Amino acid sequence: MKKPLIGISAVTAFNDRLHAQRVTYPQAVWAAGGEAILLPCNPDKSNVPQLVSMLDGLLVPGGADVTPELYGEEKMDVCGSTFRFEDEYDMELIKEAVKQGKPILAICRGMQIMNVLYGGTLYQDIPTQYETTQNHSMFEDGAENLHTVNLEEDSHLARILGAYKDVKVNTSHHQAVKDLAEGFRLTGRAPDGIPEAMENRDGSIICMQWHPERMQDMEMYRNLFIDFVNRCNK
Ligand SMILES: [Mn+2]
Repeated sequence: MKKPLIGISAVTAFNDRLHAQRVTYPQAVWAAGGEAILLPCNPDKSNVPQLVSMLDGLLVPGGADVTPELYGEEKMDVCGSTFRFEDEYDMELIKEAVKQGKPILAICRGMQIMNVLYGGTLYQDIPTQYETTQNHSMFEDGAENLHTVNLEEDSHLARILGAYKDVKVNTSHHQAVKDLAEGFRLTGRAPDGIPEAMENRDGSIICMQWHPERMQDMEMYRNLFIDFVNRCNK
């Protein structure tokens, strides 16, 4: 049987000489019965429709900060490195996947770029712009680097995970959704109020601020990828 092909967009590194992504994304897709293909950021976006037509689904993964000019703000000193052509490539992939009716799973920066694409804004740096005692930007995974998220009970994400209260998540982000984009529902927040999940009405776009692909020891996060790959299989 043909396996659903999931496109995963790359991040650039080494002054744009390397386009790559963490192996945990394809690993989670493979484990869920899908096939994965990495999409290098082509500055020429004219071929994106053909590229997306070859995919069954799109995974928009983690990466660099989103260019603040794209949501109408000047870049603050506390904002990290940004790569505008990478942002624009991701946005083009998303727009085309939506147009062609392909399911999208957006993780971390993926949720942020989704929000910006559809008119939302971001906190450029949580510690600077948001009153909280929670450290959201713990890079290493581990039992101590978790917080909880409360999901909307009737959200697609809660249904897929089979849980909504005090859901365990890892946390390696210093930016987050500020004003929510139109057409989306905020479906999860950390205890300090930071937005951690959003989705569109029919659930064809599921976004989360944490990294479920790095928590595949938990059944609910394996189920998340199985659900995504299955929805791409049509
Ligand atoms: Mn967090």
